[in-house]
Amino acid sequence: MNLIELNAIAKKMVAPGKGILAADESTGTIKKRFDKIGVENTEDNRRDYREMMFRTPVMKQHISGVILYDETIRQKARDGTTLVKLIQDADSIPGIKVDAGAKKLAGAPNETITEGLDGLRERYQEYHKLGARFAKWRGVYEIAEGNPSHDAIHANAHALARYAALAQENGIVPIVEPELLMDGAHTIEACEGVTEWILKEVFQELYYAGVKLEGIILKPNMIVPGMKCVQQNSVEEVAQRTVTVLKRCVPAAVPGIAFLSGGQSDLDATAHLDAMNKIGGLPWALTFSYGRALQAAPQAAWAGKVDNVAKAQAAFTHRARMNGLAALGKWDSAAEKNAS
Ligand code: 5MM
Repeated sequence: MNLIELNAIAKKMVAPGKGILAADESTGTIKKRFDKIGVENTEDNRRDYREMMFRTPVMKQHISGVILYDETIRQKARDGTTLVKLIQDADSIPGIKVDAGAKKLAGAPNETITEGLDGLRERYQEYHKLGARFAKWRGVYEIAEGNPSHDAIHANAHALARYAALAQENGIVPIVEPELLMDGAHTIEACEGVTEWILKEVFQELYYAGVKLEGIILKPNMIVPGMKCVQQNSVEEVAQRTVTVLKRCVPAAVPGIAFLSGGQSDLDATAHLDAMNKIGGLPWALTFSYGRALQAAPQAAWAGKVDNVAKAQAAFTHRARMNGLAALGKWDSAAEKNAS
């Protein structure tokens, strides 16, 4: 393992004013997104849609890396250029989702364990040849009826650690993504308590697995109430609680934290990130690794039509710029209104 190289990649992923585009939707997930905009889920449509984003000039200014799905890392643009090259030409880093998804965890009703460790060393070697310099693995947890259990928290932390150790062994920076879902009616206090527990376990397992923290990026949920909770909290409270939990759990050796949006509105995801960066004095860079909060607007504008490409690129540009500002703590609602 070359920790100096891993650290350089990780730092580039969280460079000031830049963040990560999570475009790693599996075929089933992108189908759900395409269904909403009336687009057929074909290989060509998936390619056209992603090519449209990767060719947007804003990539160079605000997108430090793109998380790809196995199909996408092998795809070519219409003119035959690989999509990986389009990303590299934008001075952005190609990354790859390597987990095989969350499956039922035996003995733990309604809980999941993320699978995909078998053969992962060989897959990393192939993905590295294809241009990937970072990877992503997502553990999923939900607050409901006594869950999450210690078993689910521990099993997912252990899998995340084994995934991360193998990534570093192969010259790839692991994005470690433990996601406590926003589904449900739980309070912000419940989210705070459970997230703290999850992160403590994750960092304990990373330590046992010999993962070097200078060569990882953490991708956590923010501390927010469940979507169905009657009491919704202010932007400042979400920011304050999220930073508090992170300070309790994430060692300063970690170069950066790139949040998932998790079903927040585009505006909330931007405002929360901005408010955290306005707090300042933090030991790690805080930025975005958004899927929905970067793509919902361009998807709606595109709707699968060639004539809408410019409109969709403008929508993507706007969200990337707004989140780029939020990563610096320089966003405000006036900037939000100045879509150009
Ligand atoms: C892009 O969505 C990823 C999930 O894909 P699958 O469900 O198909 O595996 C997801 O892991 C994503 O990278 C993160 O959750 C961030 O996305 P959001 O939409 O939460 O910002």
